[in-house]
Amino acid sequence: MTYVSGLGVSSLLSLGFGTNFFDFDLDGDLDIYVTYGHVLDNVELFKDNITYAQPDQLFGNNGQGFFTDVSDKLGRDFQIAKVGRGAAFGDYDNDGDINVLISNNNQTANLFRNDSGNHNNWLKIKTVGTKSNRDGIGARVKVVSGSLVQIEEVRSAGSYLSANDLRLTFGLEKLNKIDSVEIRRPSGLTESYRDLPVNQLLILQEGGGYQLQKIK
Ligand SMILES: [Ca+2]
Ligand SMILES: [Ca+2]
Ligand SMILES: [Ca+2]
Repeated sequence: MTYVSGLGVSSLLSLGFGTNFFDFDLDGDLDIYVTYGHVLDNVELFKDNITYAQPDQLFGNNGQGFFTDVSDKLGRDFQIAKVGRGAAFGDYDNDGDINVLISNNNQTANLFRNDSGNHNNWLKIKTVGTKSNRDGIGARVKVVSGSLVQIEEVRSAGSYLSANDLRLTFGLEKLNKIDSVEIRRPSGLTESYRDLPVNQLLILQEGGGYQLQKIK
């Protein structure tokens, strides 16, 4: 599906490490980030078109599973070629959209502040387990807002040598109300809540209801 989905040609000469599906612009579909860097530090000696340091790529999803390389719209610093390895994803500035931290081989790290989603609405969910594990890892969450239905799972593992924000982020574009949130815990307990506001952190405690928190 790599070529059919638009990812093939533009990533052919790069060597990917840290990779993630995440909704960078909070419009309700998952985009793809890949950090690149070759494994051979002398690859340029015997390949004309391949380099050791390579710039990262972000692919935007058109909502139907077709991706376009939008890297050239992300500012000058994003174009700098480095030897990328780990990619960690989390909203360090708590403004809704997900930021990206890249560790590069023998080079300074990159922390990219994301402002792509600032104009869109979102919901963040933090899961707290009581019978299941404390962080809620393994919980499956379904968020419904109008015709937009999204499902995410809480996972501790991220991509290569990295761990992500354990909070789930759901992009909602201009939708301004959540119809329902349903959570299924590893213990088997399923709970659901209706009619929730957007742009807040929803803390779901296993068997203990919910709490809303403004984090912005
Ligand atoms: Ca998106
Ligand atoms: Ca952010
Ligand atoms: Ca932002």
